[in-house]
Amino acid sequence: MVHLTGEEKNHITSLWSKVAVEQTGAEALSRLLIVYPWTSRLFDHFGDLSNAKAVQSNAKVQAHGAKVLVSFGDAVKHMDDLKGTFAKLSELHCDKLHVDPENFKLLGNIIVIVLAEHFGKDFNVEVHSAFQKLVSGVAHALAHKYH
Ligand code: HEG
Repeated sequence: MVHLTGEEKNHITSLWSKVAVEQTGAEALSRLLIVYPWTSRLFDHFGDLSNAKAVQSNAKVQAHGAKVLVSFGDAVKHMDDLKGTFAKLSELHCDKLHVDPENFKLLGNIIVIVLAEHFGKDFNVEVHSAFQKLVSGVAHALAHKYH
């Protein structure tokens, strides 16, 4: 469980309003597949993911990354109910997609890295720590229905 203070919530909503969600999602998913190549097994129906260039130019990766981060945006709207917000997706990732929940943590950390690069100095220590809490909360919520 994560508890976000009012100030942390403000940092998150304020930064999120400036995030290019689809582009950031595409970038984050590409990096996941490049840095942790075994995760590409889950996307073997996406075509060529055999090297960094192939991953970065794969339209399906970009579209799916965009979809994932748009969905992550629901966390920003429902910071007090992450478990409820992601309950259905947690079931889907467990029962149908068979995604190892460890991957939610890996992706969360990559999202933080991509945001830090995009925002530079604006991604200061307070903003960083608020976001780190949010991505942990989302990873926890997505793992919640696993059995
Ligand atoms: Mg998942 C599908 C959200 C992390 C693997 N993911 C989806 C879908 C959403 C979503 C909204 C579409 C669901 C549908 O079709 O109804 N995913 C989502 C979020 C996060 C996440 C919010 C974390 C922030 N997903 C994630 C990770 C992996 C993964 C880390 C694996 C490394 N997702 C995955 C796969 C699919 C989805 C394999 C199906 C893709 C497809 O075949 O189109």
